[in-house]
Amino acid sequence: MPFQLPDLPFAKDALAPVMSAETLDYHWGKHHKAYVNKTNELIEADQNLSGASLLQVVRRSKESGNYKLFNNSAQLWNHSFFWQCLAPSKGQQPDGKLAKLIEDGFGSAQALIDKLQEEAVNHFASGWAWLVLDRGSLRVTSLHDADTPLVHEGMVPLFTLDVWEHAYYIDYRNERPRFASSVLSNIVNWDFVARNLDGQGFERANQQGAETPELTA
Ligand code: MN3
Repeated sequence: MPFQLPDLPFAKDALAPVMSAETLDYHWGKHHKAYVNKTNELIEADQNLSGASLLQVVRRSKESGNYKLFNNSAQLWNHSFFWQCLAPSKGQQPDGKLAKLIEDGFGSAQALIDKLQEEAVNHFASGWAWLVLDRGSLRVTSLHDADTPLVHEGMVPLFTLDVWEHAYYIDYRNERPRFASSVLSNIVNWDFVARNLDGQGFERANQQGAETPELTA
């Protein structure tokens, strides 16, 4: 089976009004799906990637300079990770080990949210704001376009926020700051962020690739 569009981990209307079902129809149902389809199409042309996992496809396409495949497969992975970072608003807060790391690194959960907000708003053009684990400490940063922690040292992914315009234009028009603060204050899945402290965040948005049938002459 080729790479699939992963199911959303929540009902499509469960994040409203912070993120509407219509936004998810487009962002997940069309944009994310297009990255899945394009990745599968590009892999079919490359027998060397037969059976490779999504993580392997992202890393190998980067190494070999196949930027078309890198951009599409990295976006497939980034979005698969992003949806898991969100959860319906229930007043969730970081706790346990994560809360301790946040306190050590930023002073308070609100200070971390402010830092993520600043990173998301000031990131020029398309990209992603990230909370990563870097040698045992939390760090906020951002990456451009499809770029992803998968191909960077010292970036164990914990949380991400998509700041491409397609992420907010339906619900917030051009107002990225209002989108970012609304998401960060209400629908962060802190349980998922905390789980990723085990370093396995890469695997949580991974998929196994399909074996391409042997070509017979
Ligand atoms: Mn997106």
